Amino acid sequence: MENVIIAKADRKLSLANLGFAYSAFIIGTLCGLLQVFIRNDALRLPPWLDYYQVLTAHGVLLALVFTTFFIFSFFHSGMSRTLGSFGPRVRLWNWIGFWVTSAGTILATVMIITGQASVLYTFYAPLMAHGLFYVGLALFVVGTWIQGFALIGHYRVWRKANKGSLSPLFAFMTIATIILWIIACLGVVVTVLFQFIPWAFGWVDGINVELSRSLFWYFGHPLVYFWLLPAYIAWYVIVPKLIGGRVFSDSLARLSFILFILFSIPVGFHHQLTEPGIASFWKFLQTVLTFMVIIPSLMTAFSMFATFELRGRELGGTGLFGWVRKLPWKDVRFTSIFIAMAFFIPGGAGGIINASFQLNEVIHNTLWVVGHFHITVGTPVAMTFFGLTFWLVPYLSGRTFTKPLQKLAFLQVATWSVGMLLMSTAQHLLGLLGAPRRTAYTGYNHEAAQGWFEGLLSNHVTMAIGGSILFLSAFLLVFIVIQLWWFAPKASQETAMEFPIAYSETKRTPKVLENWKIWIGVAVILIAVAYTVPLAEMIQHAPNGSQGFKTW
Ligand code: HAS
Repeated sequence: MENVIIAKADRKLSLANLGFAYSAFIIGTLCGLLQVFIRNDALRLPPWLDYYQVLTAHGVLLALVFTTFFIFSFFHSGMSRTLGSFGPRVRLWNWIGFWVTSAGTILATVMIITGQASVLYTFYAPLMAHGLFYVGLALFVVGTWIQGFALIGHYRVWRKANKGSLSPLFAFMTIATIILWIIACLGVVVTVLFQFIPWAFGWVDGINVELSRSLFWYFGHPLVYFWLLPAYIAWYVIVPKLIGGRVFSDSLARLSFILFILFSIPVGFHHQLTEPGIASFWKFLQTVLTFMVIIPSLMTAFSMFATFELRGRELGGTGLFGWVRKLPWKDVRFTSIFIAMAFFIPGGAGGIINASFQLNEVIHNTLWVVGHFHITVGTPVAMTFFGLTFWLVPYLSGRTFTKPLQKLAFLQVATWSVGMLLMSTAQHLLGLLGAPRRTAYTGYNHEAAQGWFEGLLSNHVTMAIGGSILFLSAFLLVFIVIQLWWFAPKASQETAMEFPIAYSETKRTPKVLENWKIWIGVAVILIAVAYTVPLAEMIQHAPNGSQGFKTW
């Protein structure tokens, strides 16, 4: 299949997002390194810098900024590759959205660095940051909406020109993710605009804490699928091409994304199972819906195994597992993503434990949750993005992924895997042994912390070793990105990197899967059923609003 190089103007847009993503990545991982040293009392911060300021920067820059800018870089290049170059208006609005998102990011980051927003990435009230921090968050979301609607516009142009045809799988999945993101962000936009900003600027005296947290988690859980679904797009559409295979089932792939639109939003209370202000029935209902949102991930796991086995057998694999050996393990673009998938087995299993009402009592607000999200967003998502980076940057920069850089990439994948395994395992076990997620003191040599350490794996030293290896791996990755961007040899027509898109048979795919009105309608009904009464009760029986607290 001929290699489709997207328009230079679209490549620039995609590279701009990628550059912002990796700038946030390296600052965020540096903060992570500081954190492990502080936890081990190996580093004392200067008086103007405190632990939770560093942790807020770590969480915001990695979990929100790195992911979002990378995702839009991937969306822009993939939508241009599969639906054709952007028209001038779509490109203009994408750039406007990029600059609004960037402005919001810079504003929020300045507030964090100047010590006016040490409220962590979940910015729970009644901790109160400077009002400009919340303005920055609002701009960040609005900028992503502008880019999202611009991509929807591009998609609508394609559908008008291809009446009656199902859109390419990459485009379908991108639009599904954007729809999920737009609906999910409504929660955080409402609480930031109508609660946090007036409160932080002193226009109102208090804030309804329970309502603000519930609106945050209305957004907070689907946020994880905004991170995960672009990784799933890579798993469904890119990986089969990398192994020389094809999409196992177009219908299954599209249905799994529809199920995420339906079930990933009315589940936020599973982050609030220990909170007194929500009646048990609504927690139970949203826990049941949480178990529904697990289904599309299990479908994805099945689809991946089927894709690998079919291809491995085509290549001559025999016996129960002979097909495994036939997969292209020497291609780091594949191996990095396969390892990412493997991490999602314990990551997802941990999610199921978290969602179990009784077990959540054991793990909530402990270091277990920190371990959980390092092997969900920190590895399956992040390592999939790294695997995409290895070909996306040379594809966009017109350079080659040389053998020496491929070897370095394998070293980066191996170090990230080892570092994350050590750190996340220690965090899970420390959490089970009672280590809280947030503590007033930050050094683990505090006598209260001694009770949590047991054996080799569940202690802060293992966590620190893992975190240090991760930082070295991050540094290596940024070095590889720089090389691929500016210094690797220019590619010729023959050696140009391709944007891998697997063939997906749509002949038997039901067209109703692309009838967005139906699925958005069902999603709205589920959200209304799950949230209307409990949120109305939080407003009706609202206690006096809380004043703001600055604990730093
Ligand atoms: Fe989670 C807390 C429940 C998935 C991220 N989660 C968090 C927080 C974050 C986060 C950031 O119910 C902390 C928020 C905070 O700051 O407080 N989570 C779940 C459930 C799932 C889940 C049920 N989480 C994720 C993903 C994340 C993420 C994905 C980021 C990307 N999570 C919770 C709950 C809490 C929580 C509670 C609150 C805890 C508390 O009390 O605070 C599900 O979506 C998981 C389904 C996934 C699976 C795994 C399928 C496996 C696949 C790979 C197969 C491998 C293959 C290849 C094919 C069931 C798809 C390799 C094969 C080999 C053989 C090697």
